Order: sequence, then structure tokens, then C-alpha cells
Amino acid sequence: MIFSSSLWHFCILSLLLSYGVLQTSELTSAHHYRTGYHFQPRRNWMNDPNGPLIYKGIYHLFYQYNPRGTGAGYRHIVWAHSTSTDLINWIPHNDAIYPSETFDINGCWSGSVTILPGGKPAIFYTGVNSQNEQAQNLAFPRNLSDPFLKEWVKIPQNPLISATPANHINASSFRDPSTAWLGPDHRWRLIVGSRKGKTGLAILYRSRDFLKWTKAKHPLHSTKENGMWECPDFFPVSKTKLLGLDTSATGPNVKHVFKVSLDNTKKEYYTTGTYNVEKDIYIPDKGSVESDNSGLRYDYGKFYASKTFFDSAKNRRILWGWINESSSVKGDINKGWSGLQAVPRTVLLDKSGKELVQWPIVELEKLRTKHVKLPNIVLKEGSLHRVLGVTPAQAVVEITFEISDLKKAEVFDPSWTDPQTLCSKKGASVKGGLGPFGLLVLASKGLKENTAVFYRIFKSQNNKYKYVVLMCSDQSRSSLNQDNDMITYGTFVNVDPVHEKLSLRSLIDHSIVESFGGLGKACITARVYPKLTVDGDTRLYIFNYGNESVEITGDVWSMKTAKMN
Ligand code: DQQ
Repeated sequence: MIFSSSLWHFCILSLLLSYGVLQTSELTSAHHYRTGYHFQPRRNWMNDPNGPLIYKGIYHLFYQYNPRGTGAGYRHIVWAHSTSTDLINWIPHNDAIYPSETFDINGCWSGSVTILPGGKPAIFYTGVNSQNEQAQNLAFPRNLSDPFLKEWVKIPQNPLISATPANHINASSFRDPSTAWLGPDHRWRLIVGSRKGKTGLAILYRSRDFLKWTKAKHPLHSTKENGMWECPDFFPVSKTKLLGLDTSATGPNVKHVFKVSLDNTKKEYYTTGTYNVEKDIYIPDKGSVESDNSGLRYDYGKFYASKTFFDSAKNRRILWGWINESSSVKGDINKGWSGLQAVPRTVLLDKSGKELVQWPIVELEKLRTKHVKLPNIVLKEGSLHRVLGVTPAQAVVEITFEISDLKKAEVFDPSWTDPQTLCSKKGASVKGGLGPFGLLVLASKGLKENTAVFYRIFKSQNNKYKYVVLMCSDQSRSSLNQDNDMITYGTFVNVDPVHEKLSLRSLIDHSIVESFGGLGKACITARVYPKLTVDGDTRLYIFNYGNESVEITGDVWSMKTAKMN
């Protein structure tokens, strides 16, 4: 299969070259965009992370994969499979679940793993049948003594959970079963994403034996007006400890998080709230909503179809998320691949209890190599400081910014409710009071191309002691190739610049910039494809284009290349 797929890629490229659609220089650049430490298969299309788990000390990641090419190809999609001992270096295995039966012949779509008592893993996934109806199916490992769980057997009772006219579910909007959790009544529960008209639904099912599932009268949660809910994820977080919890955990020190991926906008939202175990419903906290501008997102850039799992070896909850390309279809064919996974992130409840904090898993530090300590310097207005001594195209930057005098902050206009629009209006080149200050990454000599990740601080109109912190990722100058989507992203960050330094951690990896602001309260991931740095001359700068000086401290590391599939 590997041979035929490489051969196919080679033939397509030769054709495109011979017709002049592609230049040889574009082939070089294709290689240039390949990442060094982000999860990706060797070739072709990848989308959602599926069923992450740990079994006998081995981490598993399944993912939606099109074995036939760089486009989505949902009719052929399989669960590809890789394993790792550290979540950073991965080895590939044969596809775990692929279309083979009447109930999944048109695609094996997303789903989750549940670890049953005794440790047996179970995959629940969506199968699409020849009528394009979606239903939920179950598979178990063939050999539980194999820590790599290489073979999976679909049970003969499939499909286990179907949409029928009697249960009023639309079979074309019924997918992505969650990890199941066990209630105090010893019954299993799981949710399936769906919609009724424009109302997004997390339909709840219960089972005593994991085989016979009954639909509950009420969904676990639903919201009007935001359409089809894909990949719902529901999990507990600790209010008191910096640890993750098993999916079935409940109790007085536990809150719940509900995440949904909105098919209409391809944005994800999460809410924090309470799981009422008796009534079997989830009630989001007041003000916690799944909607634009006031809703919380794991990531305000590219990040979709995410899924968490409980890592029982290290008592932590880990988040995986799919990062789509921003390149054109031609660009993807040229690269021979499309789609990445974000670096796995540890997820915890923030001490406010109102939002989550995310941080790249600690294992990423194993890849750190050359280290540069940033000098403790004051960046005067208009300054640009080049960081030397690391490999800027494959690096991690951790930096803090301190402003001792906040007087020059511009007044925040209350009509600026959309941070993304504000970041586009006030891009990195627009001079301000406090900020923009931050990083220029994947920059070319002369800065014709660069991606700017930065902060601005505003003061509130009515309360001169209150500040608004804006974090932006400005891709408008990221590439001279105008075929790419170069939209700017932004979010407000819940930090108080009077009492806290502003932190920024950016993972830079050839064509991805994954940035964590406010110690993980806000993340923005961008995909960029600079053209001018193909010769290897990529640069990294720290800048301050605001009117006030900013003091910086920090560290930068070159990153080794992970063993990737
Ligand atoms: N991707 C899968 C679906 C899911 C969508 C198909 C989300 O199961 O709803 O590849 O990206």
C-alpha cells in the first residue's frame, strides 16, 4: 500500500511538473513545510484525532485518514493507528478500522475509546452505510495481550445505535460517539452529536452491558441556533487538585466541561458547568455559552474535532486537536500531505474555576536541544531584537513581558466585542500605546514575510484601574504566496497586567505556530507557508512597536526532530 500510494504521489507530481502547473522550486518548498515535532502521517489527508488511550504503558492515537490522497475523501476514511511511549515519538501500524461491512462501507468516521472495568478498551465509532446513514458501532481488540492493540474486531451485533424514524433522529446528522462514563447506578452513558433543525444536540444513551443502548428522554445538553454538533466531549475536572480525572469521576470537588465542534463554523466551544447525576443533564455555568465572542475556545486559531483522554499512568487529562492546512488544494497535492495534530496539551481547570488552562505536555521538553537565554533587556518603543543561536524554523520560545508604566494604554472602545476583528484592524504594523509587542516568527531576511504573535493592552473606558489584554496572531504577511488563507486570529486574555507579567510560549515548527498566552489561558494556532525562507534563512525576532518600553526575559530552544511515523 505504501508503494502504491508513493507511486501515485510521484505520478501526480510528474504530471503537474510536465504540464508546468508545478515548478521544481515548489517541490523544495513542500519539503520545507513538513513539521519536525507535530504528529502527522507520512503522506495524505488526516483530520480528527480518534480514541486516544493508554494501554499497558503504550499511548495510542487513532485518526481519520484518507489512504487515497490529500483531499478529505470521507467515503474512504479509515482509523489509522500509531503508538508511542512518550506521546512525542510515534510508530505507525496498519489501519485499525476501515470500511469493510455494510454498516461502514462508506466510511469509518470519528469516535472514542472507553476503558472497561478490568482494563479492556472498546472503540465506539460512526459507520456510514451505503445509504449514507450514520450509526454507532463497537469494536474490541483481537488480542488483549498485545500492548500495541494492532487488530480490532467489529462485533456482529453492529450497528449498535442507529437513527430510526421512531426516535426522530436525522441519520445524516448522527455521529461521533464520546467516551462512555459509568453512573452511580452502574449504567454506562455516552453521547452522540446531532441536531434537530438548527438546535445542536448531545443525545444521551444508557446501557447496563455496553451492548444494548437506550436513548434517554432528554439530551445531556443542547443549544439553539448553532447547528450540527460534531465530536462532543464531556469530562470532569478537579476544583482542588492539579490533576486530571477519570471520565466517570463525580463529587463535590469536581466540575464538568462540555466541548462541542460546530459543523457550521468549524469552531469549537467549551463551557464549564455542573453535571446533575440524578437528572442526567449538564448545566453550564451562568455566562458560559457556545457562541461567538463570549464563548470560550480551546484555541482561537485552527483547531477542530478535538478529543481528550485520561492518562491513568500520569493522572492527567490530555487534549488532542486537528490542525487543518491553510494552503490551497494545489499546495496540498504539492506537499503530498494535509493536516496535523496539535502538540498534545495537558488540560486543567484554572483557579478562577471559570476557564481551562492548557499547556504542552511536559514530554515535549525531551526534544529541547540548543538553549539561548534571552538577555534581561528593555525593549524601547519601536525596537526589534533578533534572536540568534537557535534554529528558528524548529524552536520553542518562552518569554515574559513586563510593563512598569501602564499610563500610555489606549482607551478600550466597548464596541470592540470581536477580538479577531480588532486584531485584523490593529495588526502588528499598527503602532499603539501599550503594544503591539511580541514575536515575529518564521520571518524572512528584510521581514517581507513574517508571522506576528503579540499583545496589546488597553484601559477600560470607565474604570482606569481595569485593563483589557488582547492577544493576536497576525498572518497577513506570513507568505508572499497569496493562495494561502492568511486570516488574522485574536482573543482577549483574562490576565491583569498590573499584577501579572504577560507570558507567551510559541511552538514554531516550519508551517505551524502554536502559541500559548497567559500561562495557557489562551491559545492560538496558525498555519503559515513562507516562500522566501525556503533557502533556510529563517529568522526570529522580538519586537515592541508600542509607545512604552517593555522589559523581557525568557528562553529559546532549538527542537530536535521527533521520530514520526
Ligand atoms: N469528521 C469526521 C466526522 C466528524 C467530522 C469524518 C469532524 O465523524 O463529524 O471524518 O471533523
